[in-house]
Amino acid sequence: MSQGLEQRRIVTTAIPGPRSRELHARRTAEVAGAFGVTLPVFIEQADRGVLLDVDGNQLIDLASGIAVTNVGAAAPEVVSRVQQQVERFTHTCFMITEYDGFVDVAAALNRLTPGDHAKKTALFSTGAEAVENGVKIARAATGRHAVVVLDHAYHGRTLMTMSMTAKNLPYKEGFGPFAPEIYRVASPYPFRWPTGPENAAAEAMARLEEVVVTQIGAHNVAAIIIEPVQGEGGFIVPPDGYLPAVQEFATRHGIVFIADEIQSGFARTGAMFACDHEGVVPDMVLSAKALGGGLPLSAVTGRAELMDAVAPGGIGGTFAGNPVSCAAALGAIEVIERDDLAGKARRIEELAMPRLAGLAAASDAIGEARGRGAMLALEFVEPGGKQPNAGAAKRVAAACHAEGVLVLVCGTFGNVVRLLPPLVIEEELLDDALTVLEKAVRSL
Ligand code: PLZ
Repeated sequence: MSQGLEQRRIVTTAIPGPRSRELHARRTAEVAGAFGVTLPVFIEQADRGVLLDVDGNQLIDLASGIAVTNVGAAAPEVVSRVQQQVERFTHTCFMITEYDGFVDVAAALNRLTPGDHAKKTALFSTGAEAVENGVKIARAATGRHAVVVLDHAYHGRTLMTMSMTAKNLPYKEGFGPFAPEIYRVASPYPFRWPTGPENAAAEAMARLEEVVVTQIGAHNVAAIIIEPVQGEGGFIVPPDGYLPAVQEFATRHGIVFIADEIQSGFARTGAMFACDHEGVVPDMVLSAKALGGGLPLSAVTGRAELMDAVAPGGIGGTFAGNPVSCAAALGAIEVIERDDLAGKARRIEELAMPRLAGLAAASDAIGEARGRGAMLALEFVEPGGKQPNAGAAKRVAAACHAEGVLVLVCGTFGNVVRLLPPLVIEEELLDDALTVLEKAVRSL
């Protein structure tokens, strides 16, 4: 196995450095321009909180490949299981002949997702595929067609999931017509709720009820799909009481309540799933990203009777639940449970949140510091109001990148800097990254 990296930030060239620039020029010539890039730096090796680039710089990773490498990008438990599996076989297609890794991951998800009712799991490859299949299963199980989603939602880039995603640019522009029977209701975004954050839960719930009952007809609604902490939309934590109210409402009307835990799941928010913070038990939970420990794997876990409502052959896919991905997932789940990564995420919040709150108090360009566990964010505004300030978020991110700290920007208005460190990041490294972020905000 390769040597681990020293857990320290090293900046020896401009970032990107000369070698990355060369490689990026080649990429520009060969790769479709439609792929964006946050930081055009080529990576040589990655380990826990550090990304080593081809110029010898060591960046601190506050992105985790968008909430994927919760256990690190080269966790020994993942690497060894993957190595063993590729030597046994790389693929059979689970719909053709079976293997135990698929069943083991399904069993783990049935055990770990909220609620102790009878559950079953279907595995796929990408998050979008999990969302697509969640919708298919909910429609087949209920015999209904309508799907309800929130403002600021992100669910993927395929036709159905892009249609469910809220933001036009860059996700939807030019890609219509969109899938029908998708209805959008207000997201209880505390910071931006017109009548104040204290009213967000009740008023958003009232609007949801109005749309479902009077506009669509509750008996036509197959599913309500919500990210328990909205991710790409801006790291929006719903106010207390909202998710339990949605769950209760959905149950009362025979609607499948689906939690899209693709970004928020697997210990990221300080609990195994973000729904656990309020004891919410969704009918269906969607996982991806961190589930596969860096390999592509996604899942729909739901009430057994829902999951069995689809006729055999109705869901599947050539690569669905690939054996190498399943082996990686078992390694990742082992680390998450054994090393209490949910506790680590809470510790990251404990260390970082006071400093983010301090920045928010000191800077009139920050409207709010928020988040849960290791899913933390700063929302930038025009001084003196709440007008989104995308320029400030961009400048702060760029300043962090130049100093070797990889942060990401998100939010419907592009004005949120988000922190998603691997949950195994060392405290000293996190401290260094936060110091860089503080300096970047101060120099705005
Ligand atoms: N649901 C909640 O966060 C993926 C997308 C980045 P896939 N988020 C990162 C980008 O610009 O493409 C995501 C998510 C939630 C679904 C998805 C989709 O997961 O694995 O990217 O298909």
